[in-house]
Amino acid sequence: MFRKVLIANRGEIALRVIRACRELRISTVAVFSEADRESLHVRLADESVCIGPPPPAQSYNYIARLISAAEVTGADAIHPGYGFLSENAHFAEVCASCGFTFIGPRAEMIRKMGDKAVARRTMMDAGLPVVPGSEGVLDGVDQAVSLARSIGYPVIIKAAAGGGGRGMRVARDERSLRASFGIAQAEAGAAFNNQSVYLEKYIGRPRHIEFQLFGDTHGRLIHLGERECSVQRNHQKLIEEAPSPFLSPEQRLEVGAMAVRGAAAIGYLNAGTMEFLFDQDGSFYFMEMNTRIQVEHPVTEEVTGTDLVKEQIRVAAGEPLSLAQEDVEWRGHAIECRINAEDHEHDFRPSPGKITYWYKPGGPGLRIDSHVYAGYTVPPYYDSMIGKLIAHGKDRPEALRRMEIALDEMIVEGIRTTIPFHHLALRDPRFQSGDLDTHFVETLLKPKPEPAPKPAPADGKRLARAAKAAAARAGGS
Ligand code: MV4
Repeated sequence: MFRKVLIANRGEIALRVIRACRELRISTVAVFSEADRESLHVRLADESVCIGPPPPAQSYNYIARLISAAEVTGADAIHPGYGFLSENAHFAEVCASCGFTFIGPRAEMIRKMGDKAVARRTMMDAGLPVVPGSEGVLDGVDQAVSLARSIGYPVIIKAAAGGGGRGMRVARDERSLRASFGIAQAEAGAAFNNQSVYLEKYIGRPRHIEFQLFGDTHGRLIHLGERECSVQRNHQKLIEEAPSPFLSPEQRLEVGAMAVRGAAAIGYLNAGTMEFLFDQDGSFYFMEMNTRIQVEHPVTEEVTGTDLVKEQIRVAAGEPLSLAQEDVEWRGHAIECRINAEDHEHDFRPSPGKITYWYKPGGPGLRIDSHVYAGYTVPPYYDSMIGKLIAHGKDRPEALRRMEIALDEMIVEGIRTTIPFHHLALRDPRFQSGDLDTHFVETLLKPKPEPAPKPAPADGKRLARAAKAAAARAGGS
């Protein structure tokens, strides 16, 4: 087992990794930018190293500085968390060549799944269902048009180097496909330095359901069930739950086995997530694979009783996974609400600043993963997530009720947060019944159409009736 792990990240995930290391009696090194001096991960780690000014390019994404920090502190492994360099194959290679174990999959697996067209092709070859579309990247607009003719419109053009919803364009007919194609290539080139695009049939109002996978170096590869992630906005998830209210136990085993088969095709190691789109009629399709621990991993931990971050560390150190597929059991239901420093009434604009008061809820079945405290200033440079509330219960109604109570109890002053948004979402009848799709947030927040203005009363009788109705409204219930 490792003696010392450097955490190449900040925020709640840095704390999460520190806690896992402490359980395993591994000492920890925090790295921080000048904007994060007061962050809890710096205080809770055994050692800390400042790696540069606030912009990520000069700190958390600066590979040479991270490697230097690992060298001077004598770390033997590096945990990348999520975001930043977590899915950067080059970083994984540099770690290995400098003698540090990268806590994650091998560089070639990150690279393969990072090219979404290659990932699609690989999973198609492994027998997973993929949305009808191109075999690989497209040669030109004419190929796209002839393909679209055979599969039918609407279609979606995606950047091979994109993922997570970045670099996508929908075309509803040939004219818009011809117009979009060049733009999509140019955008992909500008954003990812890679013009390659591929094409798929467009699925309207899908559900986003992802499976947690885990592989070790002893040939064991398992799944830990799914997470429902349809409640998202601009590809940022806001609420996640496990299990999905949409899947039957039989479907869970079927899709889980598929996900394992796909991951086995690339000899997958460590934690990974396979994302599927589910159609309204229950058909499902492989979308992409994320080669990192994800923000929403706690809902899986709560329902399976596992510690995925400890497993990541153990497996990276060459130890076998602590459970086999037949040991995985699902208990109850878990929901996660992301608390972001954002104002949902103004298009979720960021609301950084000083937290003047902070009260954390508690009680049975409640977990809070957060790095903030009263007096902490949320810096404007990074992701706006300040914490995650995770409620677990014997079933979905109990988990939901526990979450509602926690959101009610929680007090954050000084900044705007997504707590009021979560109240709104959880009270929605569609959420309550589990009737979710990727358009949920949009339709939840869309201003209700104004009722048609009432015609002006034309006579005294009508006036009297209106006055009576108004009085009844004012007095009633
Ligand atoms: C799609 C799609 C419809 N049809 N692909 C967005 C994230 C990326 N992983 C895949 N995404 C989508 N791919 C086809 N063929 C719709 C989306 C999509 C979406 C997917 C999951 C969650 C939210 C989404 C929001 C908009 C679009």
